Amino acid sequence: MKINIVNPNTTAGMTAKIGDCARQVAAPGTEIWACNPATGPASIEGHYDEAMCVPGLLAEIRRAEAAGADAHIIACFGDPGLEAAREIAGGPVFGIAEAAMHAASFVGKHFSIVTTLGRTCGIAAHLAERYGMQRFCRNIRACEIAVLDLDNPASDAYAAIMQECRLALEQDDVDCIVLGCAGMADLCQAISKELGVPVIDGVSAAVTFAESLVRLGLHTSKRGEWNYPLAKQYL
Ligand code: 2AL
Repeated sequence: MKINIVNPNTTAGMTAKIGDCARQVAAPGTEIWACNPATGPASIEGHYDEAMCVPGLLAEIRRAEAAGADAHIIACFGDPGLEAAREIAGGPVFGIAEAAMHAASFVGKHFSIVTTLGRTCGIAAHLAERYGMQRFCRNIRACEIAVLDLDNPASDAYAAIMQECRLALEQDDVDCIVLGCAGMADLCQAISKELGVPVIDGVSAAVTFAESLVRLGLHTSKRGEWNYPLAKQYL
């Protein structure tokens, strides 16, 4: 099985990290393709960045579809372009926020999201509402570390994320944590071990959901709204 993971920002180092984390949870026989668009924002931290990443992201989905991908994952916590990607893909498409929130709802009664910058909290709140996850999601917290600083040792991202996770457990009455950025994927296991509660990284969750749905033989339904786009000229 071939799973195509698109990091919709243009930072290749982050794409490599996402690919490594995905391969750690992938089943034997699953091939992980990790890619990012050639053009667009270096990181996605707001509505403008989301809008700017979508054409490149969709081009990567189209390219991987033509190459025979069985499923696709959009590895950015705002799930940009998710429904448009479902229109052009035959296989299932997962957003990492959607995958992480659903996984959290299976293993805990309530979760808080710990994300990067405060300016992205509204996007996560909107997604929780859209996915019917409001009754599971108690709070959305920002560690105020920019996406590309997650890999900068000087930012001490791990400590900042841990602090927000601890505050969530103390103050939000939650029993699990959702990490709100693909760039946090490599920290998930260590954070979970230290906190002693389930901590969910959407990249890993989406890989295992993708494997399950492909094994079930499920495709994106072309009967209604997610049918292929109408043939027309795009200038
Ligand atoms: C993200 C993410 O997952 N990738 C990116 O560039 N921005 N999300 C976030 N909340 O900052």
